[in-house]
Amino acid sequence: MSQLIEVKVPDIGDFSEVPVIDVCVKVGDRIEVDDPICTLESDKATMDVPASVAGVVKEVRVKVGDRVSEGSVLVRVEADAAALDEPAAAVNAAAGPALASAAAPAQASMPSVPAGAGLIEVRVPDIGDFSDVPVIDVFVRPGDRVQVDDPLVTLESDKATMDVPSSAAGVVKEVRVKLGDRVSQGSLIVLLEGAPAAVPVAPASAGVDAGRAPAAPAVAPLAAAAALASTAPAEAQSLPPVPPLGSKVHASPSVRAYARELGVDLRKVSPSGPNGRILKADVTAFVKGALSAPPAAPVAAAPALGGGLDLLPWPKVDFAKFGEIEVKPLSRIKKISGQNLARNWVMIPAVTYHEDADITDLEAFRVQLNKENEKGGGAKLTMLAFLVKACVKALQKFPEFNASLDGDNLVLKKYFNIGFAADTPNGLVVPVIKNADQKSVYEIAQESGDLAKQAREGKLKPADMQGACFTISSLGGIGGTYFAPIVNAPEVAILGVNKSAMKPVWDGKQFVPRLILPLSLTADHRVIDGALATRFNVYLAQLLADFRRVVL
Ligand code: CAO
Repeated sequence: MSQLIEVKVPDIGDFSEVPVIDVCVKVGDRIEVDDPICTLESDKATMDVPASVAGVVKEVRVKVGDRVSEGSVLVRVEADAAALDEPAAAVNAAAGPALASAAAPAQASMPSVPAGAGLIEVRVPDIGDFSDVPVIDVFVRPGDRVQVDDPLVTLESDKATMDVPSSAAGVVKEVRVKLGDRVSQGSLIVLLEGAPAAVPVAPASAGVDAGRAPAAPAVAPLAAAAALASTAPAEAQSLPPVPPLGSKVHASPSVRAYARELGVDLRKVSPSGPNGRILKADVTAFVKGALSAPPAAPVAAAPALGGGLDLLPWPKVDFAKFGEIEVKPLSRIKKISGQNLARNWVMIPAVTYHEDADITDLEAFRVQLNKENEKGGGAKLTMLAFLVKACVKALQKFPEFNASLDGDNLVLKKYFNIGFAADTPNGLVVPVIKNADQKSVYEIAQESGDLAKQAREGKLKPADMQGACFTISSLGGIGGTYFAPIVNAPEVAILGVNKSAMKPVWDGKQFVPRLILPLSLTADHRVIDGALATRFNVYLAQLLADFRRVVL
């Protein structure tokens, strides 16, 4: 059963007759909920209109240059029953497009405010129905000079991604938000020093103004921020000089999100859109160029996007020639995690080191504690919780494992946030237990259980999946002996764990049955040599063999 659904321009605040500057779909395209349909640009804001339903585009009702207002039909989509069953689609279909995309007219209702002593406060403008929206990108730091409309931060709710542009020109004196903070309309973002620039108000008829920064909703690649996704883009490690942070880059939120997924620094991309605007095709061309470029001279840190791998094109095979097939689109999480995994696989010279830990006594202890707890109704202790605690102790002893590469520097972290891979119906995600060093095994068991449940229900927030220093990938509940997990950049190591099994172990006189846990530690060889990795593994195995050592 299928159903034709019209995707319309949502509530876009005070704007009407807004020019369409990009149409992102064509008839026959398969779209998912939140895929951008088109980009609109008024004299105050650029906004992507996302799809409120998944399906196949049957008709495109707009073209570049058309002017649209709230309620204008953009496309007609044949939504299949499965798409309508998806929770997001169901919500959007029921609530109408306005819910799928709240417009954020920049500066329309939140101009800059002088804050005394020549300081100007720039606050979050009207962002529609959204509040408590996480900050996922901060583009400026103290000392940066910004112009009117330069993007300051990106906010990402579960329905939309929007850039907040500066409503004044000046020098950034203070940045009042950081990654993961939650903001609402009116929240203070930065304090600027400088005369408030007059906010130019061009009549709508003035048409497209390239000097406007995006400030509206777009696609929400939220769920996937998740899966082994890097919180620091690959650009952090790139070498060529780039314009300073805060330089003006004209791109719609969806193009920014696309660039973030690929780890592309938009400041390096040549724009081909009207008035210097970067289009999605420009980002794709940049990636293709980077991949087909001749290998660069050896460098200290790998440049973004694989350093010009001269790879053969992906084989195109008509599989239907050989038998019946079914084409199934990858889930959003899989698409994004796939890109991250591919980058990490290609860019990190990783080696996996195996070790066996004798957990006979630890498992007996865990079982005993769980029996005692059954009466008291306390949280069930999992092997994962003990592993987290033991890993923290090992990270404290070997700080190079609790680090990230930043060019020629190693950033050593003094906090201990442990990510763990969680298998969900939509793909792999990595929730993070923050400050695990300050938590008991009980607390870690409770928290990892809660996070794993939220992961399976698709309810994790971006902040739940950010800030990990080290990741554990436990397949112990499933089986296996050993495997080679992929390092979750910008971390430098990941621990894989399989199912423990009773094995005969020689004690010097005889073979005795011991419960053995297989460990597989993958480490970035640029940071961690084999000797260090093996010392880490041996120490971790000692901790697990005699857990009393964790408190020493
Ligand atoms: N050895 C033997 N048994 C184990 C074990 C191990 N290493 N780890 C867990 N188990 C047992 C548990 O004790 C539990 O048994 P009971 O039900 O009898 O108590 C059972 O296996 C199921 O455990 P679980 O895996 O559901 O729970 P967990 O807390 O150990 O793990 C989580 C939680 C989120 C890590 C897990 O559910 C998961 O998603 N794992 C998959 C991760 C993954 O896909 N990694 C691959 C990433 S690609 O690199």
